[in-house]
Amino acid sequence: MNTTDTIIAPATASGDGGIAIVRISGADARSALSAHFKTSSNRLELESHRLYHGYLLDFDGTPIDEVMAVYMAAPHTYTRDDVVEIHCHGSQQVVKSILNLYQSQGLRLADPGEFTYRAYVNGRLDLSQAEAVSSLIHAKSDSSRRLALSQVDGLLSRQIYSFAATLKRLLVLVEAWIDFPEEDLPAEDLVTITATFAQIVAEISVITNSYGCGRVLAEGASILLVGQPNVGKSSLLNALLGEDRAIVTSVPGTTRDLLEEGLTIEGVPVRLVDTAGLRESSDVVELEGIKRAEKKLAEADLVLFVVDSGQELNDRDFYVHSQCIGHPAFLVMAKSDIGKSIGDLSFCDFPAYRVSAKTGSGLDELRRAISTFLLDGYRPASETVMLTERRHYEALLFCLDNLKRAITLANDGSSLELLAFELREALYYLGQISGETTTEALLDDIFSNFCIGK
Ligand SMILES: Nc1nc2c(ncn2[C@@H]2O[C@H](COP(=O)(O)OP(=O)(O)OP(=O)(O)O)[C@@H](O)[C@H]2O)c(=O)[nH]1
Ligand SMILES: [Mg+2]
Repeated sequence: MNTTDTIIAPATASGDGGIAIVRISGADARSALSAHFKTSSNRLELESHRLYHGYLLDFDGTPIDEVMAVYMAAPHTYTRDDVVEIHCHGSQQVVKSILNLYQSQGLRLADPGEFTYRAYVNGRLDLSQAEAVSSLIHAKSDSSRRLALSQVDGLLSRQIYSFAATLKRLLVLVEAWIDFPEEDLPAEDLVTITATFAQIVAEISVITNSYGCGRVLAEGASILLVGQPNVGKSSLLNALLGEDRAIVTSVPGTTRDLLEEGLTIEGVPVRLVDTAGLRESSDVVELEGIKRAEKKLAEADLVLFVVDSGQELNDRDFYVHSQCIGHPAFLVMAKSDIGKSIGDLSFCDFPAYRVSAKTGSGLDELRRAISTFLLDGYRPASETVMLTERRHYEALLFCLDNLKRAITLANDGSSLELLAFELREALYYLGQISGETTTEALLDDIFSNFCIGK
């Protein structure tokens, strides 16, 4: 990708709005603005990082829009190149006219994520920070926003750099021993090296262990409601959601398709999926619904197996239970306000909760149990790193493998060449997270998920 020409793109989403912002980055940004911007104070020289009011003019001097514009001199900018932002009225027609004006003057329309790509190439952000920018833009819950922001801020990067710096120092030492074998290897130092490896392995393990929880907080977890017809699944969905979203009737087989709703349970973003009651049916529509529900079981982070407290358990409940075995599941005894005895529940060893959608009793306890289960008991402190990206998680697992092998080699004192190899590999995987060691394909993959103008 060319990183030296001057690029332009709308930085705000398309659609009508109060204002829209067109962003320009590159060596010609300043002259592009000056050539078409007339400040209301008739100022000719624009000071960096100051917002000016005025008019943006077409080639023939006719106004395109009344705007506010700012020129920001490198390097204190998002891309570290010269940047201009033009705040115009939020009309797509105005934005289009501004883009046309500058494209006809030779500026190039930026690719998705190209501003952030330049920030990465110019060293303002590392790769994990650039990825977090995208996560922040797409954050759908408060927890994902918080995690993404801490990563943009460099919480993960700082850890990775500190691991890498230590490993590089050790590598230099090991390579020196390889180059000067006549100098006796001080046993003392090998002990220190092994201890340092063990320390880093412990610290990286803490980070990799946060992935399950980090992923749930960033992406949300899926919770599936299953049970035979009429046990109160849709009523439970409505109660947890706090609104009458799903149709509830006393007719068994009311829900026929999957119904998915997003909500936050005790700070954990979840997608709650209501399903068609599982039973034998001759109705093709209902059968398709049942098939879809059964397919969803495998994908769910948690299954709520719902039974009706007002009814004796029967074969249909046992059938649904058999479908849930092997999946993470809770037993939910719904309609607890009816309060009949439903029979022996010892067949089911899922954690059990009694709830009533009608009175709301037991719902708070269920919510707490769900969030504790999904976060795996993990309550992150604000300054701890939490992994949210599978890519980072996998790279750290590879890095751990190399370090564990390195510990064995250092303990044996056998082959320094192999030890150096494992160290270099470990550094390679750390570099994949920061972007020090990366491929064109990986960069394409990451930056193509960005929006235009970011
Ligand atoms: N007393 C009482 N009745 C409830 C409760 N929850 C649901 N019901 C009633 O039980 C019946 C079935 O409720 P639904 O929520 O539609 O049950 P469902 O499991 O979604 O049923 P299908 O979609 O047919 O599989 C309705 O008549 C509800 O009013 C509850 O907590 N207490
Ligand atoms: Mg239903």
